Amino acid sequence: MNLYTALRAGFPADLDATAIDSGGERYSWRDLERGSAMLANWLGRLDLAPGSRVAVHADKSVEGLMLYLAVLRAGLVYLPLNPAYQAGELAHFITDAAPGVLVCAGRNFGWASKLAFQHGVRWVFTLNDDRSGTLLDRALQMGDVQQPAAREAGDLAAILYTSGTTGLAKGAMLSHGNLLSNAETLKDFWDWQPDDVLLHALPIFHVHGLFVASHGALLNGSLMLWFNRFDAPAVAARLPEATVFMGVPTMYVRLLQEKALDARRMRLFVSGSAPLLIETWRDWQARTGHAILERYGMSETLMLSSNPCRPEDGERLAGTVGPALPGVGLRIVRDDGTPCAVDEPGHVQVRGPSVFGGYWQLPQKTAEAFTADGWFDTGDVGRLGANGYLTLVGRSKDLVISGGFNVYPAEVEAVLNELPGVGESAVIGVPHPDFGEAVVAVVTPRAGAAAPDPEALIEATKARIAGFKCPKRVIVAPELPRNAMGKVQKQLLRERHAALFAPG
Ligand code: MLC
Repeated sequence: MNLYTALRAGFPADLDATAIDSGGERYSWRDLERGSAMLANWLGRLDLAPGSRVAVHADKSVEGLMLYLAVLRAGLVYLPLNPAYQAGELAHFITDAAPGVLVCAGRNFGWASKLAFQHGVRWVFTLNDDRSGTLLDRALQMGDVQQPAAREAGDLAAILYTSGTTGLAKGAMLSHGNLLSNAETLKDFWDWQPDDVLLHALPIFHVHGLFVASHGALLNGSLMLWFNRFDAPAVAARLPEATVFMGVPTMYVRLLQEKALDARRMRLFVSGSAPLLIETWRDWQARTGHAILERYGMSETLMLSSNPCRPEDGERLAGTVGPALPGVGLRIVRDDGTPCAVDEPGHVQVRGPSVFGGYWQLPQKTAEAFTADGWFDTGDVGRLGANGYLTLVGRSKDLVISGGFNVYPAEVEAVLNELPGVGESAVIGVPHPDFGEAVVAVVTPRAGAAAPDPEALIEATKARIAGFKCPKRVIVAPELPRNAMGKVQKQLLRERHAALFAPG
C-alpha cells in the first residue's frame, strides 16, 4: 500500500480541523490533502520514470512536508538533503542518486541549478519557507484531486544519505513498508492519544523530524504546532499547548535555560539522535516532572528500541535506550559473532520490518553491512541488561554526533588536508555543553610552511562544507600521536582535549 494512503487514513473525519499551526498560518487536513495532490499532479506532469528520485535541498516549511507527501503519492522517491550542504556536498548526492528533479531554496538557485543541469537533472524548482517559489507557482495550476500511485510494501519510498568511515555518503533505501511498519509500531508503543498535539521543531530532512515526528502526528490525525527552526524561547512559549515533543539533546539543554517551562499539558517528551546526558534527564525531571523517553534508531533501520511509554510497559531508565521495540530483533555479539553475556558490551545487530533494503547502488557495501545470517550491524557498541534494556556504550565507527547531526571525521579531514599550510589533520569529537559533542581538529603544519592560523582554517572549511561539520576549534600541533602501526591515536587526542569546552 502507498504510505500516503495509510497516513491519509489517520486524518480526522473533520478535514477542516487544523492539522498544522505554524504560528503565522493554519493549515487544515484538507489543505494537506489538496496541497499534496496539486504537487503530486505537477510531479506527474514531468514525465519522470517510475522510481525517479526527487531531491529536496530546501529550508523547512509546511509546503516542504506537503512535497514529501506528494512524492509518495506520485510513486516517486523522496531524497531529503540538509539545506546547509554546500556545492561540493550537493554534487555527490546528485551524481550518486541521479535525481530527476531538484527542489532547492531560491537563494541557492544560481549555483544549485547549474550543478544539477550539469549532472543531467531535468528539472529544478525553488521552494522557500515563506510559501513562495517556482514549485508552488507550478502546482497552483494543477487540480487538487489525485489518486495515489499503487505501491507495494517493498517499493522504494525514500533514500536517506548517511556517511560511512570513508566519508562518502551512502543512500539508505527505505520502502513504503519500512516506513509504515515503524510508524504503526510507534503509534502503539508511544500510546498516541486522540487529543495529542505534537510540537514539531526538528528539521524534516532526517529520520527524526520527517518520519518519527511527522508520521506520528499524521497517522494519529494530531495537530502539529510547527516551527521552521528551533528557537528555545519560541518553543518554550508554545509548550503549554502541546502534549508531545520530540527533540535532540541539544534542544533539551537549551530549553532548560528558559525561565518558564510549562509542561502541565505534556504527556510525552522523546529524545533521540544523540546520547542524552543523565544530568540533562535529571534536570528535566526536576524542572518539569517528566521523565524523558530516550529511544534509539538510525537512517538504515528507523526506530529500534525505546524506553517504555505506558507505566505498565515498565520504567523509563535514564542512560538507556530501552528494550527492543515490538517486532525488532536485537542482539549483542562479540567480534567473532558469538553472543555476548548479559551486560557484556558488543556489537549491536538488528533485524525487523523497519530495516532498510540496502545502500543505493552499492551491493558490496550492503553485503558488508549485514551478517551472513541476515542481521544488520549498526556500528554501535552496546550492552543488554538482564531487564532487556539496551545501553549504548560506544561506536565501532569513527563518528562524531554534534547537536544530533552525524559528522564523519574522514570527510572533514579531507577538507582540512587540502587547505594551505596543513600537513595532516585528525578530527575528533569533544564533550560540549550545548552540542553534546563538538567537532575539533588537530592539524600539523605542512613541511616547510608556517603554522596555519586556526581561525582562517575554520573559515575556510565553512566555505566548503555544512556549518555543523566545521570544527568549532582547530589546534595546531607539531605532530599527531601515532601507535606502533602508524595509526593516529584519536583516543589519546580525545583525552588530551576533553576539557576544551568545559564550563569555566
Ligand atoms: C548548527 N550548527 C551546529 C549544529 N547546528 N554546529 C554543530 N552541531 C550542530 N548540530 C552551527 C551553525 O552552522 C552555526 O554556525 C552555529 O552552529 C550556530 O547555530 P545555532 O543557531 O546555534 O544552531 P541552530 O540553528 O539553533 O541549530 C541547533 C540545532 C540543530 C540543535 C537546533 O543542530 C538541529 O536542528 N539539530 C537536530 C538534528 C536532527 O534532527 N537530527 C536527527 C538525525 S536522525 P556558524 O558558523 O554559522 O555560526 C537520526 C536518527 C535518529 O539521527 O535516531 O533520530
